[in-house]
Amino acid sequence: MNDSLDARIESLATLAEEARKEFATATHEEQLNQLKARYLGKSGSLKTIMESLKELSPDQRPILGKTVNQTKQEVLQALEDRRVQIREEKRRQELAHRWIDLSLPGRQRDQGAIHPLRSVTRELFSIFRSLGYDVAEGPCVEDDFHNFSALNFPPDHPARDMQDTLLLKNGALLRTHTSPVQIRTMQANRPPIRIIAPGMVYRCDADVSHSPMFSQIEGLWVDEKVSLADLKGTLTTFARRYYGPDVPIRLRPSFFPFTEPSCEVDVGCVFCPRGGSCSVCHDTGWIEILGAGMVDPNVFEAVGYDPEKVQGFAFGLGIERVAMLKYGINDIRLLFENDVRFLRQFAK
Ligand code: 2NL
Repeated sequence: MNDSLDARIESLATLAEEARKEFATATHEEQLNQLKARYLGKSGSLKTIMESLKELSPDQRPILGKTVNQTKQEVLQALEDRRVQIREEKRRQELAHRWIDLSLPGRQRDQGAIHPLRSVTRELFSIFRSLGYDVAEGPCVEDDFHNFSALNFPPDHPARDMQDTLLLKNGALLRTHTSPVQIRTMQANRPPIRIIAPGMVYRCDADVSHSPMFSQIEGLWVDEKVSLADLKGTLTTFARRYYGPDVPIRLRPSFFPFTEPSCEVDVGCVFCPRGGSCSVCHDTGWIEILGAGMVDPNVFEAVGYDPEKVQGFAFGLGIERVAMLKYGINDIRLLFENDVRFLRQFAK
């Protein structure tokens, strides 16, 4: 019986040795898998020896059982070691054939740019926010009251004409300025009010300096004691912040239905060539940057404010015009065509 145990232990050692040799000759993982089945599978060599356990005496059984398990672990370990070797070899061969050209230029991604109208708008926001203004917005489709009547436009004013205003069905229209936003803000709130209203506005107009759709910012400050001096101080501060601390500024009398008195603000022309004639300011030396004025008492009445108790000033400027002057753009349509060759020039 002892012979029989020794012989079995001996054959286990031989089996492990054989397995190791065969694993070494395998060159593919599939071959390894077949060998695994042959040695360790359900009808593999180890299983056969294990099954002969019952032929041994009870005291010999655990000895052989333990040796079988050890052998199984050894064979399994040898198999997995070889598997790692085969994979490494395969990878080495792949890398030897496939190589990366490090000198190949990378794929270029197009860099987006902030649109010039947006960057001007942001700069204006930042100046007016620092002066205590909130940003207010409202609808583009408006009614006659908010766009005209509340702003003291007389019933026969030419701006109400179809030739100037884009009319929709049922008396609706596309706002021709962002003033209706301020009207709505005044209707919904009590003074003090300090807002800027940015947005697209629409007019029946198209040439190199007019687009049927353009953007505006209007500002409004209403309180119990707001004067023309506040208007002048605010707009002077704005012009100096935007155009530089030394820019000359002048206020010219003007007219708008919704302000009284009204004025236009000019800054000294920064384009005038030395000695030559200037196509931007037409040799006046001044460029108009915005319109403004003290809110007309009729406007306050229309929104339910008492014009004896509150005063205010308002102003409006066209963002395209500011952007064209800032970047030297000579055709307003360039701002709306979205030609990337044009827009790319504003990438920072
Ligand atoms: C211009 C001139 C201006 C206003 C807009 C305004 C709004 C309210 C009441 C009174 Cl709710 N006024 N807005 C005032 C003066 C001028 O715009 O040339 N814009 C491009």
